[in-house]
Amino acid sequence: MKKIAVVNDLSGFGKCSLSVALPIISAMGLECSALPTAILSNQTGFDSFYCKSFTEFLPDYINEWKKMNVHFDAILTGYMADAKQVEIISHFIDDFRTYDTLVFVDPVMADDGVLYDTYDNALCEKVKALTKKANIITPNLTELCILCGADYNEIIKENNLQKIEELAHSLLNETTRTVIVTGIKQNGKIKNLTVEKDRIHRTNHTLLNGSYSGTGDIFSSIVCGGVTNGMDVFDAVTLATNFIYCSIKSTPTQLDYEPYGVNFQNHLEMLINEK
Ligand code: PXL
Repeated sequence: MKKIAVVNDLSGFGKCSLSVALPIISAMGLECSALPTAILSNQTGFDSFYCKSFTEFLPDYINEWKKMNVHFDAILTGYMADAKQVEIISHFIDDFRTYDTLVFVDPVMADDGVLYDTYDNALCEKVKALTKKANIITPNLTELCILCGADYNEIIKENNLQKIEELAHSLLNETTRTVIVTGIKQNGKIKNLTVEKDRIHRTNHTLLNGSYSGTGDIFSSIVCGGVTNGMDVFDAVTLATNFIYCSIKSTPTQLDYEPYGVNFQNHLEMLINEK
């Protein structure tokens, strides 16, 4: 069975990070090996939360994996608790990557123009450096602006898809072959843009109300799982987008549900035969 190492936090509430990566990647017929970056009572979008960084335990944890001589078909990273930890994860990628390992970095930092509660500029700089090691990255529009040094408010004001495509294109290099910009809101639609050197793909769905926790993590889990299973990245993006659309549709629309995440559990069968 192919294996994906998922470097992400475990949040007790918020249906995000490892609590969605584990069921989703498993449903896709892949083994999901968790490398926890932090343990939280609930994700940081709630008014209050407890966060325990796992940084000091990571070297021993990774060392045991080295002794086991495991091979990962993919490494997927998400939420990072501090700058020191990103360096450890960067070395982890160097040590465990082989010629056939897909390195997939979701540069979790911010959304809707605002940094997440536990992120600062120093941490963002480290995340930015980490993206350079990735084959596929999945910034949302805010994160794209941070990675490119662009002004988010200007980009939102201009609302020009071609400009966004150009920014995404500027992040491509010999290693980073695919940049997927998620959650671009335009005229009542929500779009994902997948940019490669010679081709481009756009999804276009009706924008549903609400800004739910964990949809970015669901997206990266499905796209990483799909590509690891041999799907074309464009098809994996379409699958992830449809899955999230169905999950939001079956989640209550009250504001106080948003930090708890979407009812993705009702739709896991959509992923089971996608191999
Ligand atoms: O889904 C991104 C994410 C992951 N992990 C934690 C978060 C967030 C976004 O707020 O707080 C702990």
